[in-house]
Amino acid sequence: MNWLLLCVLLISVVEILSVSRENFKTCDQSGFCKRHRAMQPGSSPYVVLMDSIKIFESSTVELQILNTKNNVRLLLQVSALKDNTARVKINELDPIKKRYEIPVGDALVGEPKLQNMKVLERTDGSITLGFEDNKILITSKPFRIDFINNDEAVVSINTQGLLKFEHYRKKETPPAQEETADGQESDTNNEEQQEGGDEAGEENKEETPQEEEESGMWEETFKNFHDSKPFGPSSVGMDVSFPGFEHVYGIPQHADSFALKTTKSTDPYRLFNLDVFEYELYNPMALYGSIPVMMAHNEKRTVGIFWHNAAETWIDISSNTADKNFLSKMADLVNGGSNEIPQTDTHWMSESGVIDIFIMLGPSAHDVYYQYAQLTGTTNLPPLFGISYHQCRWNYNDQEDVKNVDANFDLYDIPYDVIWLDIEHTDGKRYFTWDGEKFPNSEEMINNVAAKGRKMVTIVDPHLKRDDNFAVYKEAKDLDHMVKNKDGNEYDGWCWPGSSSWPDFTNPEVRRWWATKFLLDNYKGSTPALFTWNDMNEPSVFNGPEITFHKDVIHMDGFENRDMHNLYGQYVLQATSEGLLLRSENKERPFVLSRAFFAGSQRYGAIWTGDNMGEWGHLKISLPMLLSINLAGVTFSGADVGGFFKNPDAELLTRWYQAGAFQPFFRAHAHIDTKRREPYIQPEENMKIIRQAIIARYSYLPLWYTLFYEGETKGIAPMRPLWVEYPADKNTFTMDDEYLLGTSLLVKPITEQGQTGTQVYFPGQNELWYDVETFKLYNGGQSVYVDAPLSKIPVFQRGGSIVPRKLRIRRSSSLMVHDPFTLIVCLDKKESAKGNLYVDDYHSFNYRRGEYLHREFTFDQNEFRSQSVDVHGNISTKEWIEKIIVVGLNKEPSKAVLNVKGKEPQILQWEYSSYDKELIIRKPGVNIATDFSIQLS
Ligand code: NBV
Repeated sequence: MNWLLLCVLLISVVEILSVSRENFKTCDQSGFCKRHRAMQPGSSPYVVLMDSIKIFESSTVELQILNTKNNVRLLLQVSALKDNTARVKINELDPIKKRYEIPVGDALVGEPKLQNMKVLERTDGSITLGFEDNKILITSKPFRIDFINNDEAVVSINTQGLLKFEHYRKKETPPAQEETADGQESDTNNEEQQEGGDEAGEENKEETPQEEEESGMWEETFKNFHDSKPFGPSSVGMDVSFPGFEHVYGIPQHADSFALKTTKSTDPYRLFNLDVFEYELYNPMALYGSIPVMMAHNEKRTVGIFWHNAAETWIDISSNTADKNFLSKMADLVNGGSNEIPQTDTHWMSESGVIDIFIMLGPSAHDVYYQYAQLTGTTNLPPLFGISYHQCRWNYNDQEDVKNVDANFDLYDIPYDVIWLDIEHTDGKRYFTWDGEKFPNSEEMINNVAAKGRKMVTIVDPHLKRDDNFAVYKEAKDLDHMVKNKDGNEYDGWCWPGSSSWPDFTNPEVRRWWATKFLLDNYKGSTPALFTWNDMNEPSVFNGPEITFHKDVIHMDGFENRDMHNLYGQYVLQATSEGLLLRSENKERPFVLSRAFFAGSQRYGAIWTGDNMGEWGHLKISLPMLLSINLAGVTFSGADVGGFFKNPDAELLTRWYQAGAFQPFFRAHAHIDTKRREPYIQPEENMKIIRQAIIARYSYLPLWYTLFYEGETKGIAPMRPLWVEYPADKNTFTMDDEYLLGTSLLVKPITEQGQTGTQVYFPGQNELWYDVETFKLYNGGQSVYVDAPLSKIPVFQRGGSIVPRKLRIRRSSSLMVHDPFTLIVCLDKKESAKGNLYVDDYHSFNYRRGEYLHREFTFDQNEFRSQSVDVHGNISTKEWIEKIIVVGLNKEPSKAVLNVKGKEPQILQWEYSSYDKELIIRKPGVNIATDFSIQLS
């Protein structure tokens, strides 16, 4: 062992273990953020040159924008897109260097589909465009754009005049060297540096007045880190207002409330993928992932915007209502309320790239989810094991340990699907290898686990140990696949293995190469039952600025990390997911968990909220964090159950399992220094309650699976805020601690220590809600205190819904695939209900060839019906219906008759409780693929 290396490694680890706020920039310490934030509203120098208008394909209008301060021209493109969406793009008209644009197919799933648009009116100072029932009003002086629906502006751009577009420029040299004898500018150095110069472009440019140089434009230093900024300032920023909206949501990832706060007295919300050790709660600091998507919602409509830019981004939020001072709030009160129309103003600032905004005009939240999904894609239906329970720890030490944990779950009758191995399983943090002493026969280990239908996951981080004896590194180096430093040499940073380099995942060729590493022949000791976890992919670089890459490192085509930092992690995830696809020849659905993410990551895998803590506050924040991430399309997401750092006590751990059981990705995980905390070593009472929570998760897998299928087809998140389904109910707009699963379950996890009950808000004036365990009835439109002793998870089923469950307890989800369903029919006030169920083989892509069933269940006028809702799907399955429970049925029936086409009607057995108004129809015994009805009389 190299002792020197070990010491340096330890020092680095200790160093990162003590990171704190000071390691991360504030807006004031980030040159471009400071420059943009210092702008004053109302003094925009930008005007639209109305005569420059060009119209393309009846769907895109192009206009030039002139910056009257420096005479630089910009190109504005406004397009109408299918599905009630518009796009506004602003780039330099003649840049001296090509500005970075995210390649189509990376965040955007494809080229957005255009829609016809008409010019409705043209004046000297404005132009009005029309598409669907929207108008787009472009005003010349000062430049602004309003998106109008039914004569009301719903989104407005640059109304505050905060547009700032830092064009690429040549660095001013001292006057003596600046001019040659013939008066021509001579700046050869810079010309060499700034390739892509466009002479034709020069002709279009007016005389450029001298611009004031501000500090940090050409280089910047943060702590001891120097950012060389070879291309100078390049930031872009603009304001987007939401007239009529008091609340905005989204822009994950932040450990903050779901409804975003005004940033008047804080830093702006920051989007910059970072490894933040022991992150703080309720502040706008950046975390591991970034999705520049925001929704605004009021009683009448929902709209959204997607800021398609992957550079470091800051977002200020202000609101005429939230920002009111105490005196004006009092004055409003005295005057019986304010007549002022609420408005939220946001200010987006990115370090590089272009302005490219998608405006999703709703009008409903469901529409916005769909519109965003059309742009960036949906979450692919996960394999069933992916949405089951995962057992992780840093680390399960060796094969024996894995065997014991696996056996103990069986001994204590606790279902689980996947056991995970963290970085210690490798040979010296060389990913794709095994520590030969601890895991001498990894294939046998995986096969043993897989014999019970379970899977394993190993961690594969993107940093490669710089060791020529490590084949993956050597190959990447020889193929010249690595990210380069500013001098063009292989970037060398410090991470778990010590000195490391990072493949340039922004390059499709590198991604293809990485994907091959997952082939069974290449990843020795792996089997098809082994799946993958990508950690540290922000990327985390222990000795880098803000624990990440230097901004001037170089990726494909000479672009800097500054241009697309927030996408790097997604590319790692994409390449890994493609690796698993390659391994199965595109037959099996991949499963990859990633820590970093961006817009579009939903297409490749699941994400989690990183290194949280075993504290009540962290359990509580997992809800708004996941709601925000889900709103931004990444719907397969979860938080470490139990908290990563620290040792949660048994009560906290129990409550966390209960919460996790009703969140999309359900995995327990713990830091290497924490005490063991597997469910079976908890005090008996807690163990039993945890087991119940996990069993509850398994029983609801048919619902989760159906919701994920709907997610893939319609873009709607399984986990959603109440206002998505109850849009006019103002009480729900700032709710952080309660949410819906689909339209049928209302979940209010207990997140406070010692709590034995909680106030639950039941939405919907006319709704009925039933406790899922006792079927106790609650009326909608009120808040009620509900008892929740330790054993209780407050979950309620909506009257009017039918939820499919599987109630037989198995060791893992794959052992449940032939099990029968129990359908829970909760009736509404009209004694009717509706629900659906999606079924396929639960692991392959055959469903895309029509091998699935999508069933609809209805209960109306004393008749239960099951029919197919999708003629394209058909598969034969052994799954059948063993029980139908109808709750809220006021009159006891005297007969229940099963009708199946082509068969004799059959009288069924049932039980009825007039006290609970509950009817249990036993053993209809019909295959789930069969159309049938049950008539009660
Ligand atoms: O690989 C070790 C951990 C992992 O367990 C955790 O889930 C990641 O978020 N990893 C971070 C690196 C060490 C963090 C202190």
